[in-house]
Amino acid sequence: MTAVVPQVDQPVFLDVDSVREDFPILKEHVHGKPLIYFDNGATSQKPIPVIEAMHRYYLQENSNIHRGVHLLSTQATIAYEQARSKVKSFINAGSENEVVFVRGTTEAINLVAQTYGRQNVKSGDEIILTAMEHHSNIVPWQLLAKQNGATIKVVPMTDQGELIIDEYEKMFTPRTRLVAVVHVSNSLGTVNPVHHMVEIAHRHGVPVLVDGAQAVQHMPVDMRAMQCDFYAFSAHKMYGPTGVGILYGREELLQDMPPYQGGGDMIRSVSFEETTFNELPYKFEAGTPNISGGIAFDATIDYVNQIGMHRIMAYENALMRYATESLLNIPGLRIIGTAKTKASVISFVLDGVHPHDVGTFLDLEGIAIRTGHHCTQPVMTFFGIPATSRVSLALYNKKEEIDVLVEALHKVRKTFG
Ligand code: C6P
Repeated sequence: MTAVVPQVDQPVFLDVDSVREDFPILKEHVHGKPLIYFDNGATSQKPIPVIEAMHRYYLQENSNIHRGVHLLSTQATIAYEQARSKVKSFINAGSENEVVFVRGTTEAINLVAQTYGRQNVKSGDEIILTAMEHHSNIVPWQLLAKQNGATIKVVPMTDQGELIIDEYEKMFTPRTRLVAVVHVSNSLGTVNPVHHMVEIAHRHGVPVLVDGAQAVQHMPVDMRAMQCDFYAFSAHKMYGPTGVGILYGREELLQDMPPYQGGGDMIRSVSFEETTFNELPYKFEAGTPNISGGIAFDATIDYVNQIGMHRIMAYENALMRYATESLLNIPGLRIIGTAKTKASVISFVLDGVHPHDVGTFLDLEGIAIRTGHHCTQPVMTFFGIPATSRVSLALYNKKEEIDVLVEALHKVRKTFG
């Protein structure tokens, strides 16, 4: 990925006030104060078209898919498969066969570990992860490594929170079977050079899984340009419903992988002696899926496309610069994660104040942030801290909200300092 941070003077035409009208929850009050929602990395808010799509489905269209000959079932099947097509275009995958519906990023990574991983990673083999992975991109590989006797290697990072690519290049051996890397770090905000990392891995004949949970909502992603082998993301962090995620997989790899879970819809024929499996992508989709969620994800992609991902990216990056500069004016505040290329996440510690106290104080001011290790304990260990306070931005946040945050943080310092 080339640098995604635009120049400060790059014009950004995003009518944020009109965007905010699409998100009714932003009019709520918390502890008597107007809600300022800065916990978008955990989950984003949902716009009216997405809420309405779910509502409409249950009011008018509810039916199981891929099973019925009756009209409602046929309509629901068409709507669900249309969502798959929408996802395919959104990430520029080669075909719908490469788009597998799952519950979220976590399930997508576990699916790859327990299918591709079990089949291809054997005793003595190596898996490369990085120092800034979310637990969802560590634990599934550890489980696999324990099952199969494989070893995990970790790409180190600098104090700025940037991966050391020279070290990464040196890690490949004839036993390397897979690289798994986060596209955008959820606790540091670093945008990793995944295109380049894929290129290096492929030179060694090694496939790459990219965890896109914190990327797809902030920048355009293009599977054919990135050339990764697997890409995982969740709908709920990009203004869509919870319980829906996507595993993109290169078709040749998915074809050869065994199924993940067994059950209805993933089979072609079953007898007590033998089962044959359905074609792609249904082979990996056992049981009734989150139909309303899938259909609402279609509406989500329409919503994001209508605003335009380039515009969202430019707007958020300008806001991110403003927030970074404003926060750095607070005495005793240190930003954790100062990579040159970042997206939408600002983690910080405040001298002498525990992050949980920061979070609780801000909550009373109506400001929602996340505090803790953000499911990246190795990152906290690396920086020698137990936790950070994290502000994670979305397209509906605005400068005035940053100003309220800064004012509240000055109050935190006075209260605890
Ligand atoms: N990070 C956060 O507050 P799920 O829960 O499956 O939708 O996503 C898991 C996940 C995987 N990778 C990255 C980089 C992530 O950020 C997340 C979710 C949330 O940062 C909850 S811990």
